[in-house]
Amino acid sequence: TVLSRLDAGVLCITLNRPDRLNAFTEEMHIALRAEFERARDDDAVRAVLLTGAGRGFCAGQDLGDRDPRKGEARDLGQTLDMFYNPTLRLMRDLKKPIVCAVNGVAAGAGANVALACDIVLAAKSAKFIQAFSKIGLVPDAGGSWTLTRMIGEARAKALTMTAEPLMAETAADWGLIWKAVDDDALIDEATALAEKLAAGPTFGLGLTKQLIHDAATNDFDAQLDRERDSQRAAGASDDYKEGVIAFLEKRAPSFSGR
Ligand code: LHQ
Repeated sequence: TVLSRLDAGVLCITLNRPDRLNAFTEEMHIALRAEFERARDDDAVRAVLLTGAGRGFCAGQDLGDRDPRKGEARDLGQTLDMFYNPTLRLMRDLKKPIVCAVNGVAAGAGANVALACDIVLAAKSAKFIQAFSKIGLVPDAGGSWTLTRMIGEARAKALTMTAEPLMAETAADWGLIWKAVDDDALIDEATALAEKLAAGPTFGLGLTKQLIHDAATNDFDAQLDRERDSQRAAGASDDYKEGVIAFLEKRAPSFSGR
């Protein structure tokens, strides 16, 4: 249900249930979580690329085994605690960049898993659908937080309450994602970006990610202190040393991520 491959420092994770638009099953949740644990624990992984197999990115929770007529009502809070939230926290806390290539429709929790990645590229034909309200649910997988931070309350409320699809180019215009790219170019462009990041000063990139997260809750004064502490750590890294020497020697740097 989830494929992965480590190549050039990039752990490429592919959601792989194309006949169901990669909707999440329990098996898939467990597999995806294991991939992000690997990304956290394996020093050979310096960046992650997340994408979907087939014509969709992810249609959210698989509703096939949730038929209330079959007595399959469940505590959805427990589903979130057991399956979604640990993975979302791993992604957010991962000290390595996560690139997402949204290759097709991203609906419900599938949309919000994409938006939880650090740099999101989407095929121009892809759409984001906050599908939850169609079935009486509320946004989850971090969406109520992410959408509000990224596009503001007005757009977040309209998207979540209407479940209207948002095309990739509009998502990019609104600042919800980094870029909408031609369908044919998506995977190459996303892979090139992930490989570039993986070959970069990943220790500093991890600190940068954390700084930007912290800015959401800090005031300016507290954030200046956080920048000082992070810059102190970055300034003590091998990558900083290499970056400066390479600059002075007018050559390309060779970063180790340490
Ligand atoms: C699916 C699904 C799907 C099963 C397409 N399940 N089969 C969290 C906690 C716990 C529980 C509940 O939920 C959550 C969070 C959530 O994610 S709630 C939101 C769940 N997702 C949705 O409501 C989206 C449902 N899907 C759709 O609205 C459409 O499929 C979209 C708009 C994504 C794509 O539409 P189309 O491009 O027209 O494709 P399609 O509808 O024909 O789908 C292709 C196949 O995939 C189809 O099966 P079939 O046997 O007819 O080929 C769908 O039934 C199946 N599929 N999503 N979530």
